[in-house]
Amino acid sequence: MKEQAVQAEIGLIGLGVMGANLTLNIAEKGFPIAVYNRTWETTEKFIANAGPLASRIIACRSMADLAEAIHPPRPVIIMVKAGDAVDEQISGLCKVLKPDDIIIDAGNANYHDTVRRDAALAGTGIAFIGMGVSGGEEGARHGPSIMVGGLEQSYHRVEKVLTAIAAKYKKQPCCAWMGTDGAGHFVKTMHNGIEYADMQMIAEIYGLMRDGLGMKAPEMAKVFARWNEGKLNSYLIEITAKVLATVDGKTKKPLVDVIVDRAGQKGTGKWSVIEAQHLGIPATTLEAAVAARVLSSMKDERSRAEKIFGASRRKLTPKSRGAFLKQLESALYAGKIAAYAQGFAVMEQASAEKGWNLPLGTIASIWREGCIIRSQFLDLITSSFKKSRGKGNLLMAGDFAAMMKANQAALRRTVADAALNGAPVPALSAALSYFDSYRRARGTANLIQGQRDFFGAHTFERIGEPGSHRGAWIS
Ligand code: NBP
Repeated sequence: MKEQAVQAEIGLIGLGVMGANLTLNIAEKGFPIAVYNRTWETTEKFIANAGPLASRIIACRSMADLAEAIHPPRPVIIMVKAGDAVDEQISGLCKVLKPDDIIIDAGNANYHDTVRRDAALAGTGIAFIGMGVSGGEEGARHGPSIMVGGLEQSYHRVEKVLTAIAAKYKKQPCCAWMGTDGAGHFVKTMHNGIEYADMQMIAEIYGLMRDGLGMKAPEMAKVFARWNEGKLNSYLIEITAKVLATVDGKTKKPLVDVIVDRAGQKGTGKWSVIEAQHLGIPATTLEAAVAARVLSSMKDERSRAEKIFGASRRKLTPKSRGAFLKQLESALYAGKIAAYAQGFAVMEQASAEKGWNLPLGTIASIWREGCIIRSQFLDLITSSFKKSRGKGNLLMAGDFAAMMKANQAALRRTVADAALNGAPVPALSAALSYFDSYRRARGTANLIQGQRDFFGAHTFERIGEPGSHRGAWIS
């Protein structure tokens, strides 16, 4: 370790994309920071490129050096690949840290792991925080959205640094305490599930423009840029316009046209829908988005299927293209309402079952800046939750009920147009079906109960008669 005049206020392990940028952010906000990375060359390179901020960064060759470089009680952020690597760092840190120090896992952990790690550290005197960080590389460098889980007093001990580095929405830091143990990582998981749904619905609308209307990427870029000025204003719509407008240096074609249509995933979207299923909350739009990524990865199989069935490429021929694009804009908005209603409903249920008391209004408010799903829409959710205290499905909240009423017809027409055109819109149609099922007082599960009773003697409830009943079914 280099001789340093200052002692660090905080430490960080893992100088990958996120860790390196988070370190620069922390140093820039005036906090001396000690860093350690498994591969020393990465640390050297990082320091060499840190510019004037290097004077606030202490490069350490070992965890012992790291612990020594930080002023006790020491907070240490772990920002490495989620999974076993985190357990390895924790066990290494436990050898060099002392009671009252705090380990902060800021990667995308599965919240079950966070709960396990929190329990394992209880009794050691070392506190544990599981912290969701959203905003990618840019967010980490200039202000992410931060969702903190752990004991509230542990959060308050690192609040100063975290609120300083977090994104700001109208001067309010996008950082808050979510609840104990896994709450922060759970909320981050649901953030990512909603992000999957948002991205998938945008991609479906892009598909209708490209294959249905035959629009070219630069033309679509202009439409998305215009939408970004309106009710759909959001980071994802903004970058969609930029992605569509970018030209490939090699081929001079729109870059999006030379990208293979196979989307990757790292697991958080999948976890969000697994948790929704465990909690018994329908999150069909999120599920459709995850499944769509899986189907996208089956490129060879899809190519073989197209040879057998053909790809329906019937053009959409709206009377007015302008009016049709307005319909798509509203459809996307209605789909977004349904997706967020699902995501927040999952968090409301998790909060009740796990005793987290998740602050749903605060969650919406800290997603207004810094994170990937930041949008004007989240400001509306924040205001709505202020009135309802985050209780009840977003679809039923006054403003959102009115918005859904105003936009649902566009969603319906778009899903119908897509179906007739043979264009897949799994997330948009899941959103529509969710809405139609949710707003129907008499559904069709009476028949399912009849079938269940017929084959399995599961009994059913009778309208107007309490208790469980059996049917005298004909054979
Ligand atoms: P990177 O792949 O850029 O960096 C990974 C870091 O983990 C490197 O410092 C690497 O050290 C270290 N590491 C690995 Br890999 N295995 C290790 C091990 N067994 N022991 C010690 N260190 C190990 O990842 P990243 O994109 O910075 O992501 C870090 C975390 O942040 C992940 O949990 C990710 O899901 C989460 N996250 C990422 C984003 C994003 O947009 N990228 C956004 C939000 C959250 P090395 O230099 O020795 O290989």
